[in-house]
Amino acid sequence: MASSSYYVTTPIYYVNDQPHLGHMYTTIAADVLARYGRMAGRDVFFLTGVDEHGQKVQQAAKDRNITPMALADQVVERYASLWPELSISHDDFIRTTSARHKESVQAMWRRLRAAGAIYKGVYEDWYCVPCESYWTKIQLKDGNHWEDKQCPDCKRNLERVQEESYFFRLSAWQDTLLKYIHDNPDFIAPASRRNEVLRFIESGLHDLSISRTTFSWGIPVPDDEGHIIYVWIDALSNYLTAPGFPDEQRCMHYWPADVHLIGKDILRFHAVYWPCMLLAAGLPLPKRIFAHGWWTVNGKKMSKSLGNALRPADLLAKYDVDVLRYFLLREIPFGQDGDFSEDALVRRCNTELSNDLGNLLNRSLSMLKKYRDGILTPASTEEAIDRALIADIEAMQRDVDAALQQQAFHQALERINALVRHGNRYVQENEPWLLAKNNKQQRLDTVLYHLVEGLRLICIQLIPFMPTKMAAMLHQIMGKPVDLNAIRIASIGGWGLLSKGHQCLAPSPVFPRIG
Ligand code: ME8
Repeated sequence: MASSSYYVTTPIYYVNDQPHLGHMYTTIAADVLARYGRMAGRDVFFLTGVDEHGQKVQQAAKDRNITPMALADQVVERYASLWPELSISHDDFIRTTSARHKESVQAMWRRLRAAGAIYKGVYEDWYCVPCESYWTKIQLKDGNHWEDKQCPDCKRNLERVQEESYFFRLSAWQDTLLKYIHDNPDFIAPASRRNEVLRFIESGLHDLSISRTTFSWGIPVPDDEGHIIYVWIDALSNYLTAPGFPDEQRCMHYWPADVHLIGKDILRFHAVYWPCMLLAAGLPLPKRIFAHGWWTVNGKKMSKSLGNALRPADLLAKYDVDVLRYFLLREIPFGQDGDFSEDALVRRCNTELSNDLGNLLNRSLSMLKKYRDGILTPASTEEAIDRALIADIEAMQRDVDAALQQQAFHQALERINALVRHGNRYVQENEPWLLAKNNKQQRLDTVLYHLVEGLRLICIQLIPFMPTKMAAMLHQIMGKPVDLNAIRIASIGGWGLLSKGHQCLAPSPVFPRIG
């Protein structure tokens, strides 16, 4: 990654429900990218937040007999206190009820209107409240959803809407957007989602109703206050508000976003409506939109009615935060669906973290303590087996960088794990206990040095995934506490930084086995 700005976002989460595993997942993924970007020397802006407006939130508040604002305040508190517990290092947290956001959304509206992209008409079709999504009769007929009047996405009942509405000329951008997606193969990922978006656009874009008059919980249309701006226009604009819109100069320091991380449920809003809005407003498009897959729990969709949504607090009461972070990104390829099972989590922790990584740390520092009282001596000569280890470490650093540029978290972790296994093989093959017994002191120094220096570089690559655990491991390796925020790969990511006489601590277990 070159030294420049790096802007990463999560969706802003609805406040009609409490945070669950799915919200944790996207936010942890974004956190890994943000932390890695900072370590790579980039000027990172990591944004998350909450989506507080819309009919769905208004209804949820009504069901609880409180105002939408009171509901939003309660749920925001949950998110705000959860993120530090998950070691989320966001730079900004946006609320769509904030004054800065209202100003930004209304400025966006004026800009679209001035560009001729908005007109007034009457909306007479169908609306899905849970998805906050419009469906025309034509779309429902196309997909054989006309008979049952159910949302093609979430299969819940649609509402009939007939009201005066402003429209956004979405149809005007169909060809431009198609061409853009064809010309920019990295714009939407993974490829399966890109194809889905292409198919959707090819089926024809209809103008989009973007205001409602039948409820009040939202941002009013400028100069026509009886109309409330469609919640998705409101929500998507958050990505511009946070970096400073409508102050365009300030905003452009970070905009366009390097990557919007989202779940596959909200792909169409991000990969169709949002780019068209930006095109109409004459603003640059985000560089990439990555729609990840869906977690189920023991094979079932998480839902309020089933009461099976996994709550972060329950998971954190049982498992270490870094083990959770690791598991979520290691277990399934980002982009694919996956099932959360505690058995799988325990298995991964006990094999890859305790047996492999924990063991490599423990045996390396134990031998260093036993044979050298914790003091390192760099190699005077290297053998092929040593050079192979160093070459593998350097290749791993390149591979991890490439994987993270593609948001392939599982690949990055698999690659690091392969190196950990290499480290353990290196111990077996060199048999340091025999070197000690046979008085091969120089060779013993060389082997111990390669192990500890290799571990140091492994830990650095793992910091974005498991910051607290890696701080603990690096503390033992460096012999003193490390400031993770100060770590830059360019200055400490090279081989051979530990110098003669460097003192490590005696090992203490970092990944206790579970169960
Ligand atoms: O859609 N598996 O908010 P939301 C994986 N406010 N990820 C999941 C998940 C699951 N089972 N469930 C939720 C909204 N997610 C809008 C977004 S953005 C301008 C507005 C994650 O609270 C995933 O990131 O319904 C998904 O896209 C998001 O939560 C939806 O959160």
